[in-house]
Amino acid sequence: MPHTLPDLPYPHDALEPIIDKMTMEIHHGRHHKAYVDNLNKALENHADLQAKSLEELLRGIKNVPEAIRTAVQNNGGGHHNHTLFWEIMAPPGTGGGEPVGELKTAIDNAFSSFTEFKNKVKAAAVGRFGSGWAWLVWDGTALQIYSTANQDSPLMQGHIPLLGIDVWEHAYYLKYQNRRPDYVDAWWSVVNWKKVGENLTKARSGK
Ligand code: MN3
Repeated sequence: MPHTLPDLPYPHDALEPIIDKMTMEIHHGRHHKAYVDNLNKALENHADLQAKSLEELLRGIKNVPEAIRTAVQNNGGGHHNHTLFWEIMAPPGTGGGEPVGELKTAIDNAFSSFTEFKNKVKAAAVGRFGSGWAWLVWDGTALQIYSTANQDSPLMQGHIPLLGIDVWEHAYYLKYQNRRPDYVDAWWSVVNWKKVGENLTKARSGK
């Protein structure tokens, strides 16, 4: 089965005014689509790799033949990262606010407070030079915050991404231009804490 572009879980304009409609149209319909198309192209003559799930491919990136490894890393990572990104956002009002329950407890324990947590994520997002992602991950025993370059996925180092903020300029340039810190501050109004909480529960259960 070739990899396919998932539909957005909401209309393109649903994240307005935090993320504008045109950015979402281009980001999902062109950028994400290109990662999916190029991943399928890279796997064209590799039936054994076509049979693997996207997660398996990225976790086992070191075992992917060298000739296509970079293509799978970039485009498979891009596919997985963006699929997560759409899911962990929600329209302002539904999204935003503060985490609750198990996720709130885990964040407070790991980072001392929600404010400190947000500061650390912002530092990771703003500190990433060039293109990449800021992450909240489950590393198998604890929560961690860090950034990766390009489309590198935390799965490639055995971690499970729970929340990721796309800090490629294509994610924010039309509305925020060079003001990445403003984009990150605004982004908290569309984060889907319910989904991030589900991701933590699932990661901890080891599934
Ligand atoms: Mn992107």
